[in-house]
Amino acid sequence: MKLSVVIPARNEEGSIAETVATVAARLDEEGIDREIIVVDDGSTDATAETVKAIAAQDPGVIYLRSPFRNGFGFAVRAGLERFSGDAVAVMMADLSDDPDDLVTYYRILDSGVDCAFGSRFIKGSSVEDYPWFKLVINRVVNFGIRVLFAHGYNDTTNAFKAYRREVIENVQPLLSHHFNLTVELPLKAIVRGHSYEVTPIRWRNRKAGSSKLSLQEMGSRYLFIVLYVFFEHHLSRGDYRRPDEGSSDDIRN
Ligand SMILES: Nc1nc2c(ncn2[C@@H]2O[C@H](COP(=O)(O)OP(=O)(O)O)[C@@H](O)[C@H]2O)c(=O)[nH]1
Ligand SMILES: [Mg+2]
Repeated sequence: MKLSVVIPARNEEGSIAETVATVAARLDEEGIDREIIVVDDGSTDATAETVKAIAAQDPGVIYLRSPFRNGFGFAVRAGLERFSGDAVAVMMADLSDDPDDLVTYYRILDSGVDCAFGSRFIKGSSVEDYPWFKLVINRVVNFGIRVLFAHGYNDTTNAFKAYRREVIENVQPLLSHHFNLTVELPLKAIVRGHSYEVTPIRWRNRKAGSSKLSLQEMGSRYLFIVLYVFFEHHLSRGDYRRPDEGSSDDIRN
């Protein structure tokens, strides 16, 4: 099974080289067939040159300039349209996510589960240096999502997750332009009938560069996509569920 890793990166010159190097080294060590796609859109620092230089040395690393408008969601979607693996992981460029956890994700997917979801808030996980205000908002939002969907998973909002290729096909069309894509993917995967396994992961705050997530700009967009998936789940009579599950499309008249 080949794994693609999609890394959106905007102005990450301080960490992108190390991110790509550590991910590549860890996957190669495990003998995992891999491709790393760094998706840039409008970086004004040395991110593009840095990644192009790495890609010139390593055919398993791809520099992708997003063909869409700028934004986190569009950048990830550009990577999801381009990847060639049997599975894909979305990972951050700021060294917050741990390559060891990527290997764990790979093993989960390889065992036949559709999605591998990490949690930073269960036994065995670790979180370093999370800004306290963001952490409070994070816990409240994840609690709300958990109440709405009753899925028992407490870290829906974290982008670092992995999916088998069929899942990415079944969650189309994707609607989110921004960071709200991080909840659209797992929630749609779940309500459309895909299996998932939750595993503890490590997360640490970035040491270089600056955070691009503005809670103020994202609040209503998160609410929009959460409610969208919630209503799809409860009102669409299973029309969007994975095809082999026997949806109402099978009914002929
Ligand atoms: N291509 C691209 N990547 C982005 C954009 N916004 C954020 N990112 C990347 O998405 C990841 C998460 O962003 P980050 O600022 O660390 O968010 P935070 O950890 O929630 O504060 C990082 O790898 C960023 O470089 C964007 O507009 N375009
Ligand atoms: Mg970050």
